[in-house]
Amino acid sequence: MSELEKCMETLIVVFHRYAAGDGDKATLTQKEFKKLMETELSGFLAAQKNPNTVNKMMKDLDQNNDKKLDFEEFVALVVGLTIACEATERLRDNKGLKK
Ligand SMILES: [Ca+2]
Repeated sequence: MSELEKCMETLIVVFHRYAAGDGDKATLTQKEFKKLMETELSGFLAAQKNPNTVNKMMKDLDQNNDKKLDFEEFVALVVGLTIACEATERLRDNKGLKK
């Protein structure tokens, strides 16, 4: 598999791992989403000042308002964060600063 293909597979595997907590691996409940964020994106969470961040993100991502996140809704988060990371990296590079 190529790097990008591995990346795509990892996204699916991680999503299903956390979504399967309640036996339904097609969607993340609020509790499952919290666990995923605390485990997989702990650095991002630690940088947030608002203790309510996970709840707010869940609300923002839940496009169909069923109080669960399906894969499509979850991937929007990953895409959003990846875009932010890329922009930060580019900014850093433009300033000629080392990582
Ligand atoms: Ca939903």
